[in-house]
Amino acid sequence: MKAVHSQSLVVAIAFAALALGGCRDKPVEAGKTEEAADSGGSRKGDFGPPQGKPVDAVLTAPPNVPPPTGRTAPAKVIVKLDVIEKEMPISEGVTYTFWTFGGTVPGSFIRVRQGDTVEFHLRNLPESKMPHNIDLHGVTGPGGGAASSFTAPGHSSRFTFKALNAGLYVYHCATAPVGMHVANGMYGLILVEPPEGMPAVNREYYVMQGDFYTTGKYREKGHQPFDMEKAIIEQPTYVLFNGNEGALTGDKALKANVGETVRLYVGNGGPNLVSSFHVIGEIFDKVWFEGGTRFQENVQTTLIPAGGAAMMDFHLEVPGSYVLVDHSIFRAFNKGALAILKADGQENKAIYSGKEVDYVYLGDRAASNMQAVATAAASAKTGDLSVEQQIEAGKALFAGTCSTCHQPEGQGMPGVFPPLAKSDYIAADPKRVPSVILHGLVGAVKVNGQDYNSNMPPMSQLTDDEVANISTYVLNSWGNPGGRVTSAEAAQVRQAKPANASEGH
Ligand code: HEC
Ligand SMILES: [Cu+2]
Repeated sequence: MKAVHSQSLVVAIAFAALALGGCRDKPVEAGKTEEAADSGGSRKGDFGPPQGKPVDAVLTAPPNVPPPTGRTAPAKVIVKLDVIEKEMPISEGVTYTFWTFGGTVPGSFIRVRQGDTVEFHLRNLPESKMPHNIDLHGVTGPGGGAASSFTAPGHSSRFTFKALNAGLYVYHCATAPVGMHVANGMYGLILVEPPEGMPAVNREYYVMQGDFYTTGKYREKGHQPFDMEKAIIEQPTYVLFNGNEGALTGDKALKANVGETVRLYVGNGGPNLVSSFHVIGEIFDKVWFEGGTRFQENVQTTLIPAGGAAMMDFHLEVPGSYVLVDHSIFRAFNKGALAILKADGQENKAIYSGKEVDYVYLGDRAASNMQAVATAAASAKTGDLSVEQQIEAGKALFAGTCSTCHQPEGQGMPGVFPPLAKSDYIAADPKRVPSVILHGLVGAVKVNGQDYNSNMPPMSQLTDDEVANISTYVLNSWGNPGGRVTSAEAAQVRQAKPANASEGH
């Protein structure tokens, strides 16, 4: 066994030597082979002083990526990045005070070429309340620029570095408390292209995961402050791509066409979680794992550490919605780590015969937008929430939360899921609806003359608003008796657990 193994190793080395040293006349020894495959890292990354006039870096907001530098010689590149503290949506009807590089989460994408000299200007807007700085993982030098870039509100600072290593690098704020600055969205990506550039593809996108900690529950409406306790115990309220639950869904989904090759530059800002990055329905043809020089092929899920990145290419054969997720899957469906890439083009039934991915994977994100939910929340706040607004919001939520089992028109499935349409069970006591949602239902029930003896899991993760709106929608649909459930009523029902409540399995 051992002999066979070492023999095959010799063959492998000889083959590698042949492949790498094909143009040499002498065969390469094992040690030399290693060296030939070594890009040289920083030792071979200095291509001399910058040539030509300084160039201004093209910075892009996510999900856009600047065009290739197209340069063949080292340049002096000027990067001007502003730190902006601002309130933005983190979910539908939920706002958060983000701290940003360039006004977006993640921050502006920076693209330079290996050997470039980067003159970095960091400006902290006068409106800021905090000092900030920047640590770029692509910088060779203590602190990655952090010490040289400490910038008080209304000030600006400047430092210069030579980008010696090619790769995809995270940058982030490193001002104390570092975790808090990162948790508030202070990270982004800088691509240091290898000298020959990245292989050409049809489309490039910029996606970055981050975990967020709010004092309120997931999707609890209104303005939500940062929760330091949750951050320390690493229990995020949200795990998001590009800083907002709706950043890359509905109208804002990433777009591509069948026949194209798409490249994603994916970073993970953390501060705490590691991402098991996966695209449902695709296989990465190539992954430059850890954002480095080598690629792996035919990958299903790639691990992206906090403070790390990866690049991946895939070719699109069939149209439809591809779902980007963190495959630590509760994060995708219950904390927001879900984005969509919509591919248009001709069906190819020889490759895939099935139907478009639906609410099974998209959940309530299948609704083109959740605006109705936000509108209802806003009205609830001002005290003039109408039944119509509740119905509209409930409809969007029902599609993702209930229709999997009870079917889109509430018709149910014979013998398995009872109907909600014209349900005599509901008509007998409309207040059963919020109770069944919050506590589930087990054991024998008779609905419209049919016996069911199954188990509906409780959905207590829904907020009181969501329960109220779904209930109101069900009560006013498909021949049910009408009526209304308020958020306060839902809160009351949450406290009272009925005898036939489900334990969830
Ligand atoms: C995982 C499948 C599943 C999901 C999702 C689900 N239910 Fe149910 N539901 C059931 C089952 C099964 C029963 C019957 C339980 C039994 O036999 O005791 C049921 C019973 C009910 C009933 C009482 C019987 C009737 O038909 O009137 C109501 C009301 C109800 N569900 C509402 C909802 C609402 C609203 C949602 C979304 C928030 C929802 N359900 C989500 C499986 C589900
Ligand atoms: Cu900061």
